[in-house]
Amino acid sequence: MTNKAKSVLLIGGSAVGKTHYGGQLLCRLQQRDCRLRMRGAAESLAPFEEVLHCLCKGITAGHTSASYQSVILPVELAGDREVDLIWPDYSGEQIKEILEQRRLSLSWRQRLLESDGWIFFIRLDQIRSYEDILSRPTRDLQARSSSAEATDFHWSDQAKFIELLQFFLFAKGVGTAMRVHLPALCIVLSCWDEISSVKEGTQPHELMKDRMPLFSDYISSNWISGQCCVFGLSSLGKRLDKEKPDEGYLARGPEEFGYVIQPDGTPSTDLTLPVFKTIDMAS
Ligand SMILES: Nc1nc2c(ncn2[C@@H]2O[C@H](COP(=O)(O)OP(=O)(O)OP(=O)(O)O)[C@@H](O)[C@H]2O)c(=O)[nH]1
Ligand SMILES: [Mg+2]
Repeated sequence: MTNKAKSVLLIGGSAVGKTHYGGQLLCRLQQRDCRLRMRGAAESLAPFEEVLHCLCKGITAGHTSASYQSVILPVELAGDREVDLIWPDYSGEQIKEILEQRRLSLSWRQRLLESDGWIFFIRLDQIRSYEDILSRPTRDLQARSSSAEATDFHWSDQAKFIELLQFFLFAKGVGTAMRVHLPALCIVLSCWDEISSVKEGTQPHELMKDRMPLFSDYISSNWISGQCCVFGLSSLGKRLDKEKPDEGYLARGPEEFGYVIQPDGTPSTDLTLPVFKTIDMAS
């Protein structure tokens, strides 16, 4: 039996659902029928107190302003493995700053060095993509390339995500001449209930390939296939209001809501699965 501290690095920009997932994850860890379970009490749940409080009232919590906080969660994995999971929460603005300034603080560098598993949150309903040769005739693109619009250039989100991963791998000293084994990578397509036109049974990696082909190709050509996976996640199960309490949440409690879509496309109410899978791949 091992009792090793596992630092899972949660990567995600603003409003991708990090804090609400953290809150729901804590609730689920108390339940017996999840793959990951608490085996003792956490010393402090301070970073998640507000979100837990709001969810019990059936409303959404606000944006995180704190710079970086983490909780140590003593958990056990199905089987006999025991792990101290270090689970963070922070303002997603930090990721934007890292990309814009191309600079890592010492503490971020330390986190990258210590982590063996990365969970990367992407919210597909907020992705910015650009027209290309497949989505728009070249005639139109040529006409626009000579216009003023061409000077107003922004990187697509896909390019930014690739840049971020390359930057993080470099800081961790991991090359890509060989496919990456560690850190294990779990991509989480968050707020799944908000993504338009998704057929039942869709495998999350297919959806990612369809909506983010460049990023998807980057992952599949740089990671060993067994060391990366894609989950869909709806931590809340539905959109919550800031003020008007949700009747279902009040009557049944937040633990009755939320689901994941597993890599093979099957849904599950066990919200601990993406973390379980990440720890498993990283072990
Ligand atoms: N529909 C839906 N909305 C969600 C879900 N998860 C989170 N949200 C909403 O998305 C918004 C952002 O969620 P947060 O958890 O605060 O996002 P964050 O990544 O912590 O954002 P920052 O604190 O700004 O970095 C909130 O309004 C949540 O109510 C979900 O599963 N479904
Ligand atoms: Mg937050």
